[in-house]
Amino acid sequence: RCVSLIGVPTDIGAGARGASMGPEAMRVADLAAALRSHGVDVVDRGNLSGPPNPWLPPVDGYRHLNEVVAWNQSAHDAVYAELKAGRMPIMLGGDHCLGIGSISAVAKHCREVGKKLRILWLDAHADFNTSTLTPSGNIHGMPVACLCGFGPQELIEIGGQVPAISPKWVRQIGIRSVDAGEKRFVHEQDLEVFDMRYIDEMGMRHTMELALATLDANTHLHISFDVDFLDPDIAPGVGTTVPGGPTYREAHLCMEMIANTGFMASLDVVELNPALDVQNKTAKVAVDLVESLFGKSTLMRK
Ligand code: DIR
Ligand code: MN
Ligand code: MN
Ligand code: MN
Repeated sequence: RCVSLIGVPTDIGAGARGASMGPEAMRVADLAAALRSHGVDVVDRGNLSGPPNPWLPPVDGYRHLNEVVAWNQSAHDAVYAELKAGRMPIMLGGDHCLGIGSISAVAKHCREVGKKLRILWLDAHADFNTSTLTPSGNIHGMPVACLCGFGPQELIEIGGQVPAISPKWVRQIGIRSVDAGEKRFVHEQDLEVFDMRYIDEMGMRHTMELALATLDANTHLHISFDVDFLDPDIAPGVGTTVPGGPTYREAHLCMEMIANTGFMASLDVVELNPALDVQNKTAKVAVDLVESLFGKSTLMRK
């Protein structure tokens, strides 16, 4: 397995500064060495560059739209280049607005090679806001909507086809904070959401069995891992903590079950904010979890 790390050091779509330091925090937590210890061929492509964060209020429901477009165009191009070269991109964010660039590149690649796409969105939030629904104007609350074709033209067309994806391809897991208008839109578009209530009642194992059902050898499985998916007890280093997330073991089981499918073909790790962390503990947990995604297990299993 050949992996390329792509750092995208920006907090342009977020409501707190500091996710721009996420890529370096993952490197300091030794992500590359951890992956190599599992036999993965890792190349670190370094960081992309883009406009600075001007930290301005929203205009017409969007904060920093032009800068968000620029960063996502770069992320798209970098992720697409890796897929084209037959390597697995791991995008190190950066805030979750970058999922627009990353996943629109994945979707374009899937169209070209004739693969089905399944996206697991691991997050405390549904990220399904639009300019009229958003309470904040922060575009990191909008990537799923943009990918489904609901958003500003410059953002939704980055991958060359609008919409880039269908809501039917998405499974959201760990959700526990959805804004009022966003909630109506999630139901209207029939997004498949395994929220924390569902995980509490049914357990992570059953949840993942459903989220991973009907995959086959022709499926490209993309994981978009917003670190605020995790309970803030284990992952305080994120801009928007929400209590009541998956525990350390639940999160590992989630990742281990993804690894067991053998279909993961691209990954985003986003919203890690070392400015809000304690001794880089959240990056270390994120690296542990990525190891599980790449098949780390305590014992060999039948
Ligand atoms: C909130 C925060 N729903 C918003 N969202 C996210 O501003 O749209 N936080 N994604 O990580
Ligand atoms: Mn998110
Ligand atoms: Mn989130
Ligand atoms: Mn929210």
